[in-house]
Amino acid sequence: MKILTDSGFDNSKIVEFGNKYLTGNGYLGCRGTLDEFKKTECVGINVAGVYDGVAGKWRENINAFNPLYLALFCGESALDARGENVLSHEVSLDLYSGIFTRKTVFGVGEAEVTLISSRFLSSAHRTQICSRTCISANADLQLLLKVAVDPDVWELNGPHYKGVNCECGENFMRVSARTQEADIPVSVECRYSTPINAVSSDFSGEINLSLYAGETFTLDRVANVVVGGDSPVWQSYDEALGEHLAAWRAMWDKCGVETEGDERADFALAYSIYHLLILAPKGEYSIAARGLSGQTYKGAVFWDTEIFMLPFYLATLPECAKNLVEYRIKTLPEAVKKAEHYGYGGAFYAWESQNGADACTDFNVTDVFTHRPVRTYFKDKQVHISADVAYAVLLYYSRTGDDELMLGGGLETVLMCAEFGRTYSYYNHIKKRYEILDVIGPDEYHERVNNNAFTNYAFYKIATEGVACAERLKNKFPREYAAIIARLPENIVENLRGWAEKLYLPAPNKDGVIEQFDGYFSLEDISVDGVRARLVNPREYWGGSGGVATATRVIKQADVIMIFNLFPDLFPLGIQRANYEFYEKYTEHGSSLSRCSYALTACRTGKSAGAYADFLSSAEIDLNGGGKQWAGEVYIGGTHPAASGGAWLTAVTGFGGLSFEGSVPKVSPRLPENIKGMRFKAYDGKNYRDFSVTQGEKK
Ligand code: IFM
Repeated sequence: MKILTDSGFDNSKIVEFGNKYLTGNGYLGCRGTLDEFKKTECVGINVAGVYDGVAGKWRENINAFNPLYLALFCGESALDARGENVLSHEVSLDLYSGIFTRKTVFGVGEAEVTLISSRFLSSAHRTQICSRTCISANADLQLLLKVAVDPDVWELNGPHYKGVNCECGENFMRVSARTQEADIPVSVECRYSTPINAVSSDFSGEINLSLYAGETFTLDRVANVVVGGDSPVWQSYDEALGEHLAAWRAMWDKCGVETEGDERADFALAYSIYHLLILAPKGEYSIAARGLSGQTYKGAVFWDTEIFMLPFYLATLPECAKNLVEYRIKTLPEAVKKAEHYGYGGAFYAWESQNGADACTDFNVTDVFTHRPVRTYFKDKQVHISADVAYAVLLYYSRTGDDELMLGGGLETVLMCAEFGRTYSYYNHIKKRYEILDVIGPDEYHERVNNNAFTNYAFYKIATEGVACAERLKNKFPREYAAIIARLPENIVENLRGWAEKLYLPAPNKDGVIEQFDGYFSLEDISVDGVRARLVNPREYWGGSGGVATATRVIKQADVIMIFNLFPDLFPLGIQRANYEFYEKYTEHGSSLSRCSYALTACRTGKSAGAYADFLSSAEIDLNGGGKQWAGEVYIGGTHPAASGGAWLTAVTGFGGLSFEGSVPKVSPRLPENIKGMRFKAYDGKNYRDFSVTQGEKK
């Protein structure tokens, strides 16, 4: 049993707990807020992959109407967790079943009223949200319960609905509307186990409750959030619970990692896995950078998914990994259009993908001093996204050998991503090499740099591996291969082969350090704290044209280090260590992707203490309300699934030392001191294999 709990109510933690106690089923997310909360408390029923834009504002994923609203009254007094009549309050989240429960005891005169409310988002039926509320008292009392499908939705860039319509019957309430932009129908219906009296003035339903001392009143609510062509599934609460629990058991059976000797690490890892499970996609859509915790980052999909989350799903829930890869294959046409728009060939994937369209704006940050938008170049210049996508397709293929996926768009995706890199690069006639100029690497504080090492190596690897993969498929499936190649730019494979041979790959210097980009070593040598001390406003943006870090060596997140994490065999461990030691001290870890990236390199290079500390800070980020909340004036809070994925990667591939040669697994454990042993399963492309490692030995 693994249960997260917090006792007592703290008003200042409402937003943090919304993230910490998030529940989800891969399609819907429900923030960890309380029954009586409304949009002012950031209640959110977040829907994956459905976007809406309102003129002049950012397009973002939608929040649906909240079917879980419930408020309790005794006479004039509201029995509300924020009130003064609270005797005790506790929230809990069962990590093994995804069930959130709140228990609040209220004092009403001499009497005590206990409200226990549990909920889950069905893992068996993606539209379903279920809740059971139990109310009891130690004296006879007359109570009033107000329930609603709350039509007043929390939105960052709304309003996203038009024609909101509320209907109510004796046992149900339904709110329906259409999204503003794409005119998608959204309807949320909740059915109640006890008849309600509709009150039209505030769209709520009332239940008058004569509660006798010692008795428990139970209200079950089963709701469906129906978007577009979704079909609702109506069941009793108990039936729904049974199917939900079976689905969670099946997931944990494949995904669980047991560690021995360190309860804190064990719990934090389970919590990270929990977050990945509530995001496991139930269709060909992908996972947003803030998961299903809200509309931050516009609900868009970044490289976070391919690089930090995909490995987890590939090793545990391969059908979800396939969904993620297919999402990118499906959105290839948008990436081709984006490349064309900028005058390049191949496929340039969206930096912030909303079903393939790039949600990243030209002005993604607002200056805290002038309140003016700042021109950022993430969308135009973070070209490594295409290499990341190709890397993910190749990784999926090497593990699963899924020829069908490769012939059905996978190969095309890889080659077109590489082709984009090729056409984006310049041939330097003096140095007789191709260079990739004017880019942003993973470290976003240094924009528009030349020859970012990560970008160059990543394109080199996906081009060479893409070409090798094309050759294999040509031999195995000559007819299908010929049809694919006929659709692609002429001589694409030959061109890529020649290009990769001449692509500039920055070599380590005499100290073994690879320069992050041309001229990086000449930047001001100052510590992270030194740069932080120069901040005038704590929310100031560190990068861009005038940021405090821009002219310095201080970087936002792991950059060169990512070369080793993706391609661990490219450089000897001595070089990896030298780069870790050099760059770690300049890294602000301003992105939640950073700590786990360092942890991974730390594991390989024997820096056990650093690996363990960075593992914990990744795994606990949403337990501790960590992560940056602001980029300039833009709110970026929410959950951090890439850090959860990175924590799993660190535990299983770092500490456990699991690696694959194609689909052949091996383990070379590097357990930190206080983790005595670890057991996990991993999918090798055909079967699940059991692994068990202990300090100093492998099995
Ligand atoms: O993808 C990341 C990026 O690397 C740093 N800024 C936040 C993005 C979303 O997590």
